[in-house]
Formats: sequence, C-alpha cells, structure tokens
Amino acid sequence: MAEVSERTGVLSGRVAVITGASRGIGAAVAKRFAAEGAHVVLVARTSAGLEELDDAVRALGGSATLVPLDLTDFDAIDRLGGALYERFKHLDILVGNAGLLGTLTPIAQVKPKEWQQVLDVNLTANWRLIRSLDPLLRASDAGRAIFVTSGAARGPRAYWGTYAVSKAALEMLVGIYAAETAKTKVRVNLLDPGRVRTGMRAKAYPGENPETLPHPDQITDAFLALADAACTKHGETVFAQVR
Ligand code: NJP
Repeated sequence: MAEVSERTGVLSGRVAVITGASRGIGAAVAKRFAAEGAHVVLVARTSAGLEELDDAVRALGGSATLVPLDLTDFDAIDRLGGALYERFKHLDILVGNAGLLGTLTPIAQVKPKEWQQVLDVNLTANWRLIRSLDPLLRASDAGRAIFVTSGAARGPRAYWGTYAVSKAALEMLVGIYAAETAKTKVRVNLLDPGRVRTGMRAKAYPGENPETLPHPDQITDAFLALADAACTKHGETVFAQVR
C-alpha cells in the first residue's frame, strides 16, 4: 500500500475514509480530497468503480487505498477499523456517504428485505462505522466526521418511506454522536447535498433531464470545508447548494 504523501493542499497528509466512493458524490469527494493532498481510503462494493477512481486519483498525483466492501457486512467494518489502526494509528476524516434509495412505493407495500437493506446501508452501517472508527478519529489532532443526509429526512413525503425513515434516523444518530464528542477535538456534521446528477437521483426522478442538475464535482466545496482541520462547525446540517 502507498504511504501518505507530503503533498500540499488543504488536506495535505490527512487520511480520509470515504464510503460510497465507486461513483456519484462519493467519487467526486474522493477526487477533491486527493487533489487537496489527502490519502483517500475508498469504500464501496464495485471494484471496477474503485479502480477507475484510483486511476483518476493517481492522475491527480494523489494516493488511494481501495477497500471493496459491502457495508452490510458489519464485521468487515470492524476489520476496516483494525486495519486502519495497524497502518495509520489514527483517522482524520470519515465521510459516511454511501446510500441506497430503495423503491419509491407506499409504506404498506415495502418489501421487508428491501426495508432491511436500506436501513442497514443508510443507518446501521454508519453506526457501525462510528463504533469502529471513533477511537481513530479521537486519535487525530482534528478528527472530522461528515454524514450525508437528504431533504427527504425533513417532513413526511409520500412513497419515500424507507429512505426518508433511514435518513431521519441517521440525523438523530449523528446528532447524538456530535453531542457525545462536543468536548473532544472531533467535529461531526451532516451534509445535505441537494439535487445532484447521479444514478440515485436518476432513479428517483427518471423523467428529469440530468443536464439541469449540478455535477457531483460542483458540490465538493462543502465537503472540503467540513473536512478541514480548521473547521469549527459541530452538530450542524450544512447545505452544499444554495436552497
Ligand atoms: O448515489 P449513487 P449518490 N456497501 O447511487 C454505495 C445522498 N443524496 O452519489 O457498492 C457499500 O450514485 C455505492 O457503491 P456500490 C444519498 O442518499 C443524494 O447520489 O459500488 N457501498 C455508490 O458508491 C447518499 O447518501 C442526492 O454500489 C454501497 C454509492 O453508495 C449520497 O448522497 C440527494 C452499498 C451510491 O452512489 C450519495 O448518493 C440527496 C453497500 N451495501 C442525498 N450500497 C442526489 N444525488 O441528488 C450503496 O438529498 N453503496
């Protein structure tokens, strides 16, 4: 595995874990963080997507570690924490970005298996990441945790049941983690990306012209600001786009 480089940039020398990095918002954030000097640890199931991103990161002069992982494999999340400890002894940045939309359908018709999978990825995996990586974030001189939420978490929206429930619960989880880390050097925030041109958005709004939406590369400033060691925000929800 490549060692952390001494490149210049806002995140020079920082170690960042980014989940859902194989495409969409996660891939864009990973490229931005790598361009700013971070060593990025890329988590997702699709190896081909991670390898493509690895090439892009290298082209930027950056370095990445690829972690092909299904986040519903909770024991694997524990092993990730152990592996990061062995290699780095700390973690500077965690971006809990991976998400699943599920099927937009009446709540009474959601299939139990899908309910479980969406809750596992959007909620429980983030709790397991906190559980596994909290000691490493606390070991950093400026640990930063960013979790990606959605406007769907705010107010009941018909047919968005499973996804909306998972994001509303994620917001409570992250709020609790922020309350518990208030007196530490760790800063914990939620980030609402707004409408972004990704596969998930196209699945939710198949009739929409994707060209009318911002590309993921256009919304990474907000992630960078929350990942910066100088960031003082804590327990907040930050919006990546002007609403
Ligand atoms: O979604 P998409 P976005 N284990 O589908 C990964 C939120 N959001 O970038 O495993 C591991 O392009 C999947 O990787 P793979 C949204 O809720 C978005 O739009 O290889 N990884 C892929 O990399 C989510 O939290 C909009 O399939 C798993 C990534 O997740 C975040 O933004 C609006 C996994 C999903 O990429 C990124 O979404 C909004 C698993 N089991 C909130 N399951 C928007 N786009 O407009 C999935 O309000 N992944």
